[in-house]
Amino acid sequence: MNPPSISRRAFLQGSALAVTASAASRAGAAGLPEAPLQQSPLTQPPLSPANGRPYQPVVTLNGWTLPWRMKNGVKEFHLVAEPVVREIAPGMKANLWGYNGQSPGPTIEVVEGDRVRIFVTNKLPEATSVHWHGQRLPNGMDGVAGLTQPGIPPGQTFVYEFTARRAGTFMYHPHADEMVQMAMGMMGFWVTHPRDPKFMRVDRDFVFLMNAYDIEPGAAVPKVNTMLDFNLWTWNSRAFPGIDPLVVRQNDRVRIRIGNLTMTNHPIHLHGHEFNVTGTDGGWVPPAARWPEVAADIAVGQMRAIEFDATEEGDWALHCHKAHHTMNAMGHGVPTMIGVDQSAVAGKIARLIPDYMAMGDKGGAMGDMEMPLPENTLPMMGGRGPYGAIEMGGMFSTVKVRRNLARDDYRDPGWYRAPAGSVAREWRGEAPAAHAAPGGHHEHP
Ligand SMILES: [Cu+2]
Repeated sequence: MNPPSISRRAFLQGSALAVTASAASRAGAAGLPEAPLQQSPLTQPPLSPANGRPYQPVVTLNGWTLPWRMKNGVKEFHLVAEPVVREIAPGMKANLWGYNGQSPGPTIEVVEGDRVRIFVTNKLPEATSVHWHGQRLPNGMDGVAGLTQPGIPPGQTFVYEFTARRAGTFMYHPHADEMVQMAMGMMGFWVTHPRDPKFMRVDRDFVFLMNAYDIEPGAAVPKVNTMLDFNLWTWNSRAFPGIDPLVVRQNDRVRIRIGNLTMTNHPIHLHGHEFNVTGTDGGWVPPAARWPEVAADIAVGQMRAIEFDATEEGDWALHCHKAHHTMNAMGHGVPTMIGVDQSAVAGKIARLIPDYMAMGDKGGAMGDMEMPLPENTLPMMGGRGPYGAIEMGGMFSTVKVRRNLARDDYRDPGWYRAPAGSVAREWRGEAPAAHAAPGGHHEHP
């Protein structure tokens, strides 16, 4: 299974953006702005601002940016909280709650100083609210049900209005029945661009939220009472091989903004390059306070922006360094069998568990193993690369650095073709004679 490529057609069509007839007519009658819907789970091209102050748009990994309308100098958005079907990866769909057709909801992009009005329509079976995580705003706009506002009842529309005072990286999520609504996928990204588009300008600016689900193999609805033991570790509700690659042009300055709305921390590791953490929850990190890293731990409820110059051509892994976060749903409750001879017991177990296979005695590699899977689930580990199985799923993708890409070209360029002689290869020379380690064989008198 290869990650789905971003088709040129999807780009040219602006993909499956659609406005529902009912939303449009009701919007017209009530003066509500349109509520665009997204039907594709694939990465959509950046949305260049059609009006308002200029900025460099971001690219939402396996997601999209919400269009707005200008009304008397105010940027108006319309979010619809509703049940959605999200493809977690090809072969598995989940029944989640999200916004405007997808989970996570669309990214909201504004400019520092913008007056913003967001209409939120609740089509869920219970009350919700939207908290604008990290923003400076009037207390009554903070979206904490019971504390700063009543919950938005099913069927009703509430309005939030504030000025985006601080440039940076933000998120939105409900502060109503949090455990259920976040476990069901209610969340989205928010970027407030600097007033000066040249401030810390980058060539490619990717964003995604880390989220996690507990969906039993064969099921489609997350278990909402799970506290820690999730089995699907996702970026924007996609698990590798469903996570698109981050395509960049060689020598591009690249920013990746990551928010963590799971219930644990994730050390995000990039191969082949060093990066700086240039932004945190509180804003931009002054240059004198940055230091180089290759892994950044992102705690629960935090946002980080990392930046690097993509100088090295190739397909570079980008992943969470918790090994079980790069596995998919089948990876739970498997006993360690390394070194265990199962030949004697396999027959007995097979009488109790049909289809039982002795496995794991030489390690955990599932690489090319074909196992019968229940409907609607993902194999324990998942993608295929140019050299065979990539024994990872979950929070894994690649940064694909290529020469000579066009500025807005984010299409998957395929696998990297390494120059001849530059790939690790079998040693065919002579092996040295075995020696005992010095002092290794020692007997007490
Ligand atoms: Cu992780």
